[in-house]
Amino acid sequence: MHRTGLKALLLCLFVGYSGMLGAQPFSLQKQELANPYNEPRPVFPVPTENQIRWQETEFYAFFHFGMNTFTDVEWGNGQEDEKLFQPTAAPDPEQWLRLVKAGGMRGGIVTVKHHDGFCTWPTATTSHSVVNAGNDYGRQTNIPRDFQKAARKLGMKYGFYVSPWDANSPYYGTDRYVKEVFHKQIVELASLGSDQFEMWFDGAKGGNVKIDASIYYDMPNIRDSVHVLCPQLIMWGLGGEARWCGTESGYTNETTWSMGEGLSGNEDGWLWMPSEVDTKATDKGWFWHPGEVCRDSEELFKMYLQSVGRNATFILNFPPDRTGKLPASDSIQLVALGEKLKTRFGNDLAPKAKISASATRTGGRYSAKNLTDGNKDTYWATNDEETDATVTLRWKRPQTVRYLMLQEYIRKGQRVRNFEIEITTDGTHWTPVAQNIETTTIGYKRIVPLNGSVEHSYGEGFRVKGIRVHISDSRACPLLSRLSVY
Ligand code: FUL
Repeated sequence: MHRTGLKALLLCLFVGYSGMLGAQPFSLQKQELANPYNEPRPVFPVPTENQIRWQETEFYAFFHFGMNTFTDVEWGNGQEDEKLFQPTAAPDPEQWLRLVKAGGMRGGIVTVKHHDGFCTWPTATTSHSVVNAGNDYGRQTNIPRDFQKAARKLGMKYGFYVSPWDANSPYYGTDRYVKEVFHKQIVELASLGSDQFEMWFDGAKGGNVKIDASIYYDMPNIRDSVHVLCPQLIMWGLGGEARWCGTESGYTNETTWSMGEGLSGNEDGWLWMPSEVDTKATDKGWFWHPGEVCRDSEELFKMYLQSVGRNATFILNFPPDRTGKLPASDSIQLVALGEKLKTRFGNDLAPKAKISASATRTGGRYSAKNLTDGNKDTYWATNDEETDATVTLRWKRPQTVRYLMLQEYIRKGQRVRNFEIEITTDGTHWTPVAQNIETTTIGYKRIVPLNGSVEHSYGEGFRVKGIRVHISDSRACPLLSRLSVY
């Protein structure tokens, strides 16, 4: 029988049969995807779950420790005698991590191979490693192993910096380096623990060997191998899953999109490529140098505002010295920084306020109360066509306020292009604040010093009875998960 004929016959039989059973006559219905809560559609690109988790780490440390610690240079040439690696005591990553934890950091990344190729673990890939160090402390060093152990003990995240450029390997520039040295080193490190959060792949390259970094290191294959071993890990830089902000000075631009490249990113970027700000906490280099001192905690706090407060993560470098410990000058500033972060961001005044919004999305789930409920999975939203809306906080008694913190619900894309902040001292008249600051993007997190100054952000503050945020431009209806006032 002809196919459509057969279909018609079957349909007649079915309708007749259901009629006999007393069922309703068969009817065709329009099919629609169920969206009972009127959930907003995403605005692409959106982050992966790994990128979200990585972004939530916010603030973590960098530790540069290796051959350069003993040769007093920033870039070795790869010809250094392994015997020069001579710590005067057993290197103590637990001390490093304990101190940066006191400084408010949630993890750390340690250089285990810098550009000179010297490996601070007994790798099978080269003899240019701790195995041939100049003393027992050196020969017993195994930084990746001890760093991981300490991080787990302290409940911190950890990861490794492995330089793609290797000035020591005779194979550098050939396939053999990538397959037999670089890739194997990465697999050795990734095999140490599946809970690593970031691997750092620097783009720097000196020497005479010419390579095209965008293809030479075979990153797509390395990325796949690493993700099998460490499913949650973000491959930074050349790894292609998070970007360098474009400065090494502890700041990124006020306008920062998590798409595109460099300081500001680009709202039309087609890949989610969140920004990381890296800088040195000390006054000399990435590696330890005699006579160096740590910058003042107030300056480090300013960098925090200009990185975490501008939709980036912040990796702040502390160099362990030749004893394998962080010097006293670092620890003093770290403790002071930790205290500043606690006093300045420890007491959120927003949950104590009455909160209202000029517009709220239908669907029953998107109330402005979500902004202060402490739950990062709930958010305030407006209806699709509403990209202009205001959220207002009012307190019964005047409060002293200095910072406003906003977070978008980035799982559905970064949206906000522009907003303004106003305060009221009498509850009736509103005055704009922080007008010299580009209140443009929000992204994962934005912190605005209300006095408009990152230099002296913790000033007198403002005595206010209310504060309001007007979202005036957005790529689609804004979705905010948090509003805090300090
Ligand atoms: C740079 C490297 O060349 C520096 O030595 C340092 O490791 C820094 C974090 O990245 O590009």
